[in-house]
Amino acid sequence: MQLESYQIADHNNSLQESHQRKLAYWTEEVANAETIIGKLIDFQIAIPSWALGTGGTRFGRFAGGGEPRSLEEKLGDIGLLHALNQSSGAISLHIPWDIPTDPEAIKQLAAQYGIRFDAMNSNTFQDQPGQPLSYKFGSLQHVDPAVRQQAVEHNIEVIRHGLALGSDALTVWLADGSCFPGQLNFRKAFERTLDSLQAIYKALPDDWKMLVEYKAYEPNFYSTTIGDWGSSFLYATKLGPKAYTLVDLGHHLPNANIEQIVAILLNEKKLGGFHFNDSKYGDDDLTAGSVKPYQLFLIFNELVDGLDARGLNHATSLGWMIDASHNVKDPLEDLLQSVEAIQLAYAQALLVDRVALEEAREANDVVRAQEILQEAFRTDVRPLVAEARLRAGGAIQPLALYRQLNVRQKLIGERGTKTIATGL
Ligand SMILES: [Mn+2]
Repeated sequence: MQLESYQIADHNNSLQESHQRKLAYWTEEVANAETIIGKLIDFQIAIPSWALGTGGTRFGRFAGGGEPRSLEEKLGDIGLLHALNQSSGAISLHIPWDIPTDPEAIKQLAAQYGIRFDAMNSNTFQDQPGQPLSYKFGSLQHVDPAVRQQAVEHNIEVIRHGLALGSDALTVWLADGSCFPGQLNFRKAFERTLDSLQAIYKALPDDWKMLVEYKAYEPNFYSTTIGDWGSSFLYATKLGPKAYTLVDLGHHLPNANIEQIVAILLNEKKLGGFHFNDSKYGDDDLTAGSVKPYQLFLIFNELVDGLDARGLNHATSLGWMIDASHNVKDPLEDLLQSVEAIQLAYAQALLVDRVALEEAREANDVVRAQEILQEAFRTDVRPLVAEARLRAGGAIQPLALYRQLNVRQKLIGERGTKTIATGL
């Protein structure tokens, strides 16, 4: 299904009066409101192709119906999101789940929805039908050079698919590691992984980035070969200037200070991209901002500070992507919530009085420094985010309109109740 522009216009008209009332405070009281709105309009968050179907846990999966059955339908779903919020104008594809059979046609379809192709994701964490060698004991780290070669070739194939679509980044996330003490020679696993990554890096086009994602544990539960930002930073540094670290918010040990990690990586010019989600315990892949919105704000505070310090463009310098999985929610509703939470945290970070914050720090005024951050975090920036959407042609309240139009029911009508999207 496709949204008609009159549907969005009707919705916006019905909310216009109350929206303008809430916005008035900003236009009258806040000096940089226009700048913030402009930055929000530019800021796009890529949607992963695997987040459009219902996510499962290792205990089961409860499909919600109307899931996209093909890459074309996945693009259609992101087209719906983008029409509603005008902030989801990119898709991150996963190979082999989403191999485009006709790249030109797929590119054209994406362009119709205003969607570009963000980072491509390879998959050597599961075996595919017909695959000669198994990744049971790792891929790029495997003791058998033939398995490593197979995994390297897969990554190069992913680059080729990305080139055909106009992508310019490859994200490598490895499940490689070990489940039991003694299983793995850590040093050799690290070196073998580096060799394999170097082979992939050699095939990377000059204007591409390689994003090395780390994860503390799972599916391997004793060690992960790229287990933390330090390991990823080491690989990215050894590989060269096109390699960067990718931070997935759920891939840390509990209570890790992610904002500090982000600040250092950005300063070292090695932060390449983000996977947003939220968690209470582990890699829960919950809706961004649903559990720890203050952490999300603190991360954005460092991002804005670090990007500005280096004179970088907020919207284009890093890869911004959601990486979440939805077991009990309608995936599209969940994605609307995640995008909104990310925009709110970003807008709040833009509000921080950085001059005053630095003065407080220089004066060791701990209380004042905390007050400055919390002042921004406790400000209701929803009217600003809504105004950015409105000006970009989106809906003032995307989720409300999604429900009002019965989008999910219509998708079920088109696609059926038993459809299952490719993915985990
Ligand atoms: Mn991720």
